Amino acid sequence: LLLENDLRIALELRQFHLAYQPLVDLEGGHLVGAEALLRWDHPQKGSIPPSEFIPLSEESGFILPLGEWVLRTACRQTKQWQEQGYPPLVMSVNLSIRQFRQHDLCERIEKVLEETGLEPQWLELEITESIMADVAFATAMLERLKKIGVRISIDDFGTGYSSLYYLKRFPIDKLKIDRSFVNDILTDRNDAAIVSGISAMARNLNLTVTAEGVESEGQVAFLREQRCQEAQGYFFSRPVPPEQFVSLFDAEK
Ligand code: G
Ligand code: G
Ligand code: MN
Ligand code: NA
Repeated sequence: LLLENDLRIALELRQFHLAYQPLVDLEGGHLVGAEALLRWDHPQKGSIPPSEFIPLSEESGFILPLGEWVLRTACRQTKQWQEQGYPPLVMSVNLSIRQFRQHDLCERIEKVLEETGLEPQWLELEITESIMADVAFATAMLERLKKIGVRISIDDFGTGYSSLYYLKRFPIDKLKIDRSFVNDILTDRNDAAIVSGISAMARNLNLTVTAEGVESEGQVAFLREQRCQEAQGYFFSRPVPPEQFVSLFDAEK
């Protein structure tokens, strides 16, 4: 049984790490971004997946300090790669709804950017459709975030609140098509239609679109045909520790 106190101790003992998964531009085939994903290496229990500790973190409110640690660590890493001379990439960080609802979220983000020296255009916040439940609050918060200069993406697009209303109302930059739609694009005509439809819609709305969960060459070819801009998934790389991520930069040279 996991308790909130275990999470606090884990953070103090530096048992959390970030893994980074590349986002690839499908036309040119080059690295354009990374998604930061939390990992917990427990000395006795081994690796504990986010599905086991993110829900508890959200219920207990621990996601606030934990999420801020993720943000700071990811921004610092991005800046460090820039300083090492690697081509700049956009770092995506998952933002829980609890974080999104903090009234001082913008101040916290600005502080992290200032501390780490990362320019805002290199930070992308991944939010889910669940934030749309409160349209007035979400609109105001997204506009404040855009003023800072960070990017906003909708994660797991298509699985949530699913109102197209916000696509034209909200200042968002990117849709990330949930991997449940991408899995069977080669065999399921409905999934293929959904993915090509979202890609076309995103293009016409001037939004970037990323297909998640891309695992095969065939899926890549299909997505290219649909002029889907970006992809992410095991085909390119699993989420990896930073030491391993730099070899993806090096492979490009
Ligand atoms: O990396 P993995 O596929 O195991 O992630 C499982 C889930 O945990 C995903 O839905 C992902 O968005 C979530 N997750 C991973 N890292 C973070 C994080 O830093 N913050 C939040 N809020 N969720 C995360
Ligand atoms: O909900 P979110 O999109 O943040 O979740 C990202 C999760 O998806 C990560 O936990 C990551 O490990 C997982 N993931 C990334 N690429 C693939 C893939 O190609 N296949 C599968 N099954 N999962 C993936
Ligand atoms: Mn995500
Ligand atoms: Na997703």
